[in-house]
Amino acid sequence: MKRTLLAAAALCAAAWAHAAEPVKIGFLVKQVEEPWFQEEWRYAEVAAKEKGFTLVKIGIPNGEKTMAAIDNLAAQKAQGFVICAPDVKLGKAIERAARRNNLKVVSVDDRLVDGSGKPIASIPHMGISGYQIGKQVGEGIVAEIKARKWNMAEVGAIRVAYDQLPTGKDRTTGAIDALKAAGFPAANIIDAPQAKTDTENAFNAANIALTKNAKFKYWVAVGLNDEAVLGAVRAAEGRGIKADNMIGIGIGGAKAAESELNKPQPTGFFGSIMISAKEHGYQTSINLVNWINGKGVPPAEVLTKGMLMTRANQAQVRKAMGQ
Ligand code: FCA
Repeated sequence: MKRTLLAAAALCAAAWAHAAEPVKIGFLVKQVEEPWFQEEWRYAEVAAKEKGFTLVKIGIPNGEKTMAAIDNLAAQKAQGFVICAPDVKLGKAIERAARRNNLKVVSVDDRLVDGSGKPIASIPHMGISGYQIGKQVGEGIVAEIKARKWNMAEVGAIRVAYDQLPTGKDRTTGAIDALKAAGFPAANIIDAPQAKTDTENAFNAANIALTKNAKFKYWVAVGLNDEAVLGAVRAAEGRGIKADNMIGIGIGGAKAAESELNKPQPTGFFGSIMISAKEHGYQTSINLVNWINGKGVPPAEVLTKGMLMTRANQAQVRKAMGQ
């Protein structure tokens, strides 16, 4: 009798301890050096403090580090993770590793795909509405071309391209479609494929495009993020093409764009479509924690919006985006 009671008490204590165990989640990002991801982490920390869960931030620059990070989270008794993977084709491997370790997984920014390139529907996702935001880039450039009264025949457009990432392709396709819809000559559009989505690789890609097309008087540049467009702007500057002859509009609006738009003298970086690091960092974490706590599976796919931010309207845009 006594033994049964003791055993029951022990069981109860174990159950209680389990229920009281604080939730721990990982937030895994592909490029820790990029301000956008630092912002996502910052907002995830805000959520952790507010809701009382533990956040483990891990950089995952490649597939090997990604798999190690997932095992590491399991060893730390985390219950799930948010991920922006270094390669979306790791999707199935990530899903398997999560299942094996009994971890819930949601993706952010870059949607994970299976072997045939199809999005993995069972992994809830929050990303940006890439094509739409790309169109805002193109429309912003067209408005500025018109304001400057440039003749489109004399303008070259650099598309800094990273087409192996679906959201990257969607974004730059949206931008180019908007240029074409406004009558921009298709022959003046030059693809500049970058090897990695950072400023250095965009710089190298844009440099080649500029060298091969010296005939244009003016230039515009689009890319999947601020770093891509900054690379093109720096490459143009290296050839004497400055603010008066260049219109680059990025995507992101985090520190990189902010410091560029606040330089005393304008540069060719005309603006950025600001997107919501807050929603991507804060809300994905909370959705995951709620899921862990049995409060419902996160929405299958949420696509967030952006706003054009320039030197002229920075304060209003930040306020409107709640950042
Ligand atoms: C992708 C890009 C990042 C950022 C994010 C929202 O992951 O590589 O720069 O734009 O989407």
